[in-house]
Amino acid sequence: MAQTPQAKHRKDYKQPSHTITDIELTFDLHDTATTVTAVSYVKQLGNETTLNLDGEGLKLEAVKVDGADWHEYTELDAGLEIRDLPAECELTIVTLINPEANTALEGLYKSGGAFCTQCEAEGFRRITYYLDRPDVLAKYTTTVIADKQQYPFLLSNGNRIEEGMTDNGRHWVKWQDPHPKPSYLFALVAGDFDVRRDEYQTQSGRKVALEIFVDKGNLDRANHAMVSLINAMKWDEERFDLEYDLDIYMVVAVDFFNMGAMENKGLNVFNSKYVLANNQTATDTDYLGIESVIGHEYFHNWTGNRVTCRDWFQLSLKEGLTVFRDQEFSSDLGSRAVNRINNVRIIRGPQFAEDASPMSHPIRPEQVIEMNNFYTVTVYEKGSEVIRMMHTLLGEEGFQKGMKLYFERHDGTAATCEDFVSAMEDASGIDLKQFRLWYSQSGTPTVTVSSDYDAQAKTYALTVEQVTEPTQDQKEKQPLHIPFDIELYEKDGKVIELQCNGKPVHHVLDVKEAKQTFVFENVAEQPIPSLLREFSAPVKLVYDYQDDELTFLMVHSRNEFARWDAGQMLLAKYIRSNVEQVQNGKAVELPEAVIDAFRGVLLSDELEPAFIAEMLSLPNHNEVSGWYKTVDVDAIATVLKAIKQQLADNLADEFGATYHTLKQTEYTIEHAAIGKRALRNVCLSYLALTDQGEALVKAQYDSANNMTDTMAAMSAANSAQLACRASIMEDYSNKWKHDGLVMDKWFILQGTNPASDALANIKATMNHEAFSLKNPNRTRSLVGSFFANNAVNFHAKSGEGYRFAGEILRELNSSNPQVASRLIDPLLKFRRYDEERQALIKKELETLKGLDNLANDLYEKVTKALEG
Ligand code: B3K
Ligand code: ZN
Repeated sequence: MAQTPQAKHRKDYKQPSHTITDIELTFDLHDTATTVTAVSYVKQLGNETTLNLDGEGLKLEAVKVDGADWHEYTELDAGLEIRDLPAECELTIVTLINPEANTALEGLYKSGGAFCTQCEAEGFRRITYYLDRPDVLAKYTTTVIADKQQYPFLLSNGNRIEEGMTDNGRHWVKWQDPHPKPSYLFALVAGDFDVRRDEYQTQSGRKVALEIFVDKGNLDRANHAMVSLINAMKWDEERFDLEYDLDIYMVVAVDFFNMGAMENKGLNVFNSKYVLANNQTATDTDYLGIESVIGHEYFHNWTGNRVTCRDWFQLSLKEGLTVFRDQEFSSDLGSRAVNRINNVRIIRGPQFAEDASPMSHPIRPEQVIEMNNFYTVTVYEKGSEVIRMMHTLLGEEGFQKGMKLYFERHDGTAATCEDFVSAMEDASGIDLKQFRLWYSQSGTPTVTVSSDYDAQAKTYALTVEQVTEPTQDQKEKQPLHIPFDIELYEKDGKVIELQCNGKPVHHVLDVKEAKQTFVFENVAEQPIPSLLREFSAPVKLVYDYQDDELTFLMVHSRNEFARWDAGQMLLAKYIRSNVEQVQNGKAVELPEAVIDAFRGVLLSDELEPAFIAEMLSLPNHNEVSGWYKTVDVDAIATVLKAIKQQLADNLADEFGATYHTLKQTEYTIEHAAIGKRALRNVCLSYLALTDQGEALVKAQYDSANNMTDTMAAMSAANSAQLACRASIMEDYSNKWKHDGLVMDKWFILQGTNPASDALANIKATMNHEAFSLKNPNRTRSLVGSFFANNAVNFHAKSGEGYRFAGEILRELNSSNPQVASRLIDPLLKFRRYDEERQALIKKELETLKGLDNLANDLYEKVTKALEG
């Protein structure tokens, strides 16, 4: 590579030398040569008269100051230096860009037949030279010019204020956004779409036009997104007292998109995966995903857009908070317990894994080479857990007071994480001094608890110790302020009131020291503790539970999450002990009592089906791998498979009965209906392992009237490697080969195929007419799922999985580095495998490192991994 990329550090933040108060943009759109004219009103802020603008891959056509040609400038590697500027001036810059050649999908590019943009984090600099940083907030006026027939819809942020025709059948539309915003929130879309329209009246009476733009012919798949948007707008008024602030809200679904969606002011651009759904094409999980992402982007209008980030190190200010808000939205609308379970699975799986990887970083990173590498589960999901802990400490009322103060202080500005915590602290009077460490300390704390009951004194002591192991980015760790939610039970299930020093105490303990003992009084008998209820902090809990305590909590805990967690701890115990058994050449064993506990859950008529489905779902290979310093890929796979088989064999009758009872004739997406399908399909996944499997799976595939049941059958056939797998897969492909988005489900099954010849099939599947390595969704589905979720085949001792990964990553490094950088993660943890595998993976990383066009995205990860 030409120059070694340099990291930027949080501590080096400096105010900009200039600001831009207003910008008028004109786009003359052509596939390979689009002219961008940017007229900015520039103001000098200090003494510096030189303005350094960011820019990448631009052809500069003209520079003018106050209307006259300006020659005092130099084009740099990644920018433009303009010298001797007056303190205030009108700066005109004309650049030429090639949207069609833009395969990185950052800046202005073509997705299918449409033009669209993606500017976060630093994509605006691929459109024009600009102060491309989030603390420069300007008012945008944007004129878009394009061929009218090919691009009847010309969209940008804000309100449409004028339109007209030019020559040669071209037309133009002018948009004005009254809210000052940073460049990363700019958006432009031009194309031909079908539009789903609706209207929303805000609590103060503002009428908002809602428009969802989808590819022609997809109108019957836009309804759920619209319903979700209206629900989100209403929810944010009710729960957060926040309402929308423009007269129009647009969502555009595009097929080529690097991530889920983007919250551009008034004009969200979405990966079509998070918009398009009907019962024939989308699963229940897809429906819930749409609700959550539509909500997330909408909630950003306040937490992200109205108050934005001062610099990119503060990303969690908007992302952690907005994830917290979208999780609350989904929990208020659906099942709180199921949502919590799924969010906790993400923390315990991918987030803990990231902490243990060479890419470990705090939720507010200290140094960054490529910002796009920091849109991580740590910044997002752990960031949300940190907000959730503040919510736990302050309570809903205190938290909402904090939110009000935060908006009072920072609306219309670019703020920091510190600003947010201060607002929470000032509004509630609760001391968050030590709590702030969650922003700067990386890694997963382990909380080890021991208990001691004194029958004579009737006291119960819980000793809590916290340790955070060093991480690659940070060796020294300090004790954190951990809200530790507990409950104590008597044997008959009665809850024991917590008392210390003669007074009742709250069930959320403030753990602040490395080692701390809490003594509870008036405890009449040896209690059973329920610890870290609701997963009140993102930590690993260690407590030496006996099996009967866990089976007790599975039934008696008053909190559904705690019941599920007890079941998971019980499973974890036997997964661990069986991994050892297998390593010693012994068979996998599951005690009768454990099987009985799960039988009890399955037959319970007091638990919701959706919740039972979660109780019966084993942790996946990745989550279990995270428990070990050195991962025994094959032993873990063997154990997970055998435990599932034993549960299937022992509970076959109960699974069968539940499966048949839960049959529904009509498809609805009511939460209760979703829950029943979830449980029924979990039953099917077990039944697939019994001798009824072939018949049941085939029958469900043939008779399904919705995609959830179709996919459940196909997925069961895939995991259990049933004989009907091939014919089902062929049938599906024949039916859907014209529709990439629907084919993604099929590509994922090919990617996660447990068969030993999976890789050969994946390579062949890359020639499938619906597949293209240019499309991020296709790539992630087929190739990404193989890297991340097919442990046994990806880590095959032959090294063929790693070699394949190397080839793909080298290709994507040139075409789309952001996608490459997401896919590489499983390789970064190479030190966690045996020496042979380590050497094989390392070789691929070294080859990547040697590329002369290695993108910053991969450079940052590869070098960290090799250094580690
Ligand atoms: N803010 C965008 C993510 C941008 C990612 C840039 N690589 C979506 C979201 O979090 O809502
Ligand atoms: Zn977001």
